[in-house]
Amino acid sequence: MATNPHPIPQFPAGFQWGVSTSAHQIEGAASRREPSVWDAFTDTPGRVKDGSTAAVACDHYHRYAEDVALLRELGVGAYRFSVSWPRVQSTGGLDFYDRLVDELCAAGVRPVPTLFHWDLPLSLEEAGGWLNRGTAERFAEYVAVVVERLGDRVHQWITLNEPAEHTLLGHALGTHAPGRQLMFDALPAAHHQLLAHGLAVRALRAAGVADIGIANSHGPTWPASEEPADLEAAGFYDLLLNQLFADPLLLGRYPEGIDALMPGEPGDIEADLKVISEPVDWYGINYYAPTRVGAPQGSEIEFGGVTMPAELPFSVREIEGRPVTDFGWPVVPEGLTELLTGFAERYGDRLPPVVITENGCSYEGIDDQERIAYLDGHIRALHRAMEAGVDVRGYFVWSLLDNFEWAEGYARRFGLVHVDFETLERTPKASYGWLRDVLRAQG
Ligand code: GBH
Repeated sequence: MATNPHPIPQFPAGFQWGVSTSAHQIEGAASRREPSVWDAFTDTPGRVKDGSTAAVACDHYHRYAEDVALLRELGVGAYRFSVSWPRVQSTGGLDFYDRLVDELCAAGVRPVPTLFHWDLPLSLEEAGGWLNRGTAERFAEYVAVVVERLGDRVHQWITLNEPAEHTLLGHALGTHAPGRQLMFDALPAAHHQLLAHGLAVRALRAAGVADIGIANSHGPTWPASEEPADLEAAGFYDLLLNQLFADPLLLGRYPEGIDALMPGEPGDIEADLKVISEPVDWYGINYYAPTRVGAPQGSEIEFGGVTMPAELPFSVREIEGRPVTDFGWPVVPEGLTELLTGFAERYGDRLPPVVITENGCSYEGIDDQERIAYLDGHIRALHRAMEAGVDVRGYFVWSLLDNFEWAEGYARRFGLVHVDFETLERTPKASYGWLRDVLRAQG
């Protein structure tokens, strides 16, 4: 896969360029916070492929100044990180984010915190976690505490990261923490996360915040064939990954057939949807790849690091004829154009400006030409969607650093900066220098 020799087209002035990370994946300093569901999960043998934990990770908690210097050198305008709820619960936990935000502001990098990126405090999990409606209320209380402390310097906020993946992997299939295997009984966890999002929007508004978004995981669903059984299965997958998480926010309703699976009486759901559809200022999308989906094949399948049980009403298939990343995910830049134009079509003027809150790939090595080709292709695909009329305001690369890649442990490297997990030494990769040059050319 060769990188396009032509320069990347010019993006509008004010377009937000950034990189993303999350607390549990980089911070370490596990003894300086309450335990989270991910600590319990990684302590259970067999859950994380290389048996590793995030107790130290990139040790960003102690090395944040070095990492902010890397951001400044890279020339990004914004940094998306996440606030660890279990850290905020422990004495002095907010002091860390206070220091980080100060450091970012001094470096001229805009802080864009995500308030929940999968690391639920274990104490809340023990009270039912996201299956318990009360967790949504606890979340809004925590959000109020965080914005009270950081709101004088932080103006742009993200409520949740990928409730879709947290529901699917964490609660339906159990390959991520908290490791529940509830299949379709996991849907209340989706509802309560969405409710938590809406309540958080209200808490942030009450604190005077005017720049709020969410980071939802989306991708086009490609049917395996035009056969009715494949089309039906693909339609259902699309509903679960895309519509289930975008419709309630943007249209104030669940897709048909799903509302019946949600907790509570229909009247309660209606009232919750009013909260969930509180207007956001922009809609964040994490994009990695499209998914090929067909009718169920009656057997378990391994896909993209996940085992899909046989009883699902669909099966995920391979996308052929494409380069794949180390993770096995296909590289399909035009899927991003297709996703964005499809969103603009489906949601029309209900769709606020869009920000790509994550896009990236896992490859080994410091001379990471494949990552350059991936990013180059996706940035051009994004520009094409904008030319087609989609209002996109920002693009964040996942990720600044190689980090703890959840159930894969340290085996997958998504960073622009290489991390040696023995010495914790940071080494900028070729893609880091490439992105710095792209950003300079953008002005
Ligand atoms: C994100 O999740 C997370 O927010 C982040 O924490 C994580 O580190 C990062 O991505 C990298 O994994 O059909 O085989 O092409 C991404 C969730 C689930 C997106 C699988 C891509 C497609 C796999 N992903 N999906 S495949």
